[in-house]
Amino acid sequence: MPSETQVVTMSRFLVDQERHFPEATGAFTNILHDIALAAKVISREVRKAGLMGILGDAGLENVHGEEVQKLDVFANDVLYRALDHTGHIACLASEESEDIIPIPDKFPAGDYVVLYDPLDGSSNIDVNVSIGTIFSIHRKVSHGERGTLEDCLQPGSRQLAAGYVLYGSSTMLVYTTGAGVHGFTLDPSLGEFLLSHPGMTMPEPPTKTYSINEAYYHRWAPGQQRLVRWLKGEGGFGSRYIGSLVADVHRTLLQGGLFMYPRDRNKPEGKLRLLYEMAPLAMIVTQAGGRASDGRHDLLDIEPRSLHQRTPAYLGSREFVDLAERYLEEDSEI
Ligand code: AHM
Ligand code: MG
Repeated sequence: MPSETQVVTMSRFLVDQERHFPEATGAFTNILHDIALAAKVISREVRKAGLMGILGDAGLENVHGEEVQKLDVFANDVLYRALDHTGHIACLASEESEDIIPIPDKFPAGDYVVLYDPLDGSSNIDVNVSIGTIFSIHRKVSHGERGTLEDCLQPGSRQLAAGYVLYGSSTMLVYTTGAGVHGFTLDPSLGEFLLSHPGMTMPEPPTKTYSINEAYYHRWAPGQQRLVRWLKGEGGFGSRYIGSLVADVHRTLLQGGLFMYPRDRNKPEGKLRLLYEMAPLAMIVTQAGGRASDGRHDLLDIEPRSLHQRTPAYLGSREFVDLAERYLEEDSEI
């Protein structure tokens, strides 16, 4: 680990990490570099969005029938362009695109698959609340030259790496390759991500905070309702909910607690997407010593059936996720 006075850029850190794997080709490190570059470009636009008058709807709907805002379109494009031509990628998948995104024939294809939510929490853009990018990297498992749907539908436990970028009061990139969780803060004057949070682990004992949109209380099943009543009553928990996934999970990672987005009567599968959101965030939280569950099973073990599959989500300090599962045992179905 660097001493307090050492400045370590993300590029330097990635190269140092790669040295631990003599068989590494550098492809994987390059992908993380490319994602970091895309994050800087997106961050730059997010920072000046209010000034440039580019807020507002682009007049399009995404595959979920939701309004797509200009920054979502921009971020989606930036990530695609950062990754499509490098020769490292078999195929891509984005929360903003219905199907997998093939690599154009004019470019060589590679061995890795990247899935991403280019700009999560877009409804928060207009009110200047933190938003984020989430990414997940798998190795290609199909045998053809180019990636297929099969390569994208892998359980979270098979991710090679996962990360997020938080465009908050500062821009941070947090990632794991399965060897701890490391956080970098963008120095805007240098245009570099600097290692600010090496070896992130969730605090023990965790802060007793729960995070959920409680407005849906009356749509929840009885076990879910009892859980929240216990947390804020006997459990003595406080409550924090930003309503922007990356920001809520980042706080939970740093302080501990329990983030929940349950199923309810109107959303029988919950809201959050397994592949673009919960699997990568679950890998990070698990690597940091926490847990992520769909309320019954470890989220990382879920075998995806479709690209845009949703999942109920319980994520945070291990003991709190275990507690949630015990309460939810009484809820068979809603
Ligand atoms: P989005 O896909 O429209 O950006 O919505 C995703 C966001 C998450 O960031 C957040 O966790 C969740 O929606 C909040 O949902 P709700 O408003 O139902 O609490
Ligand atoms: Mg999203």
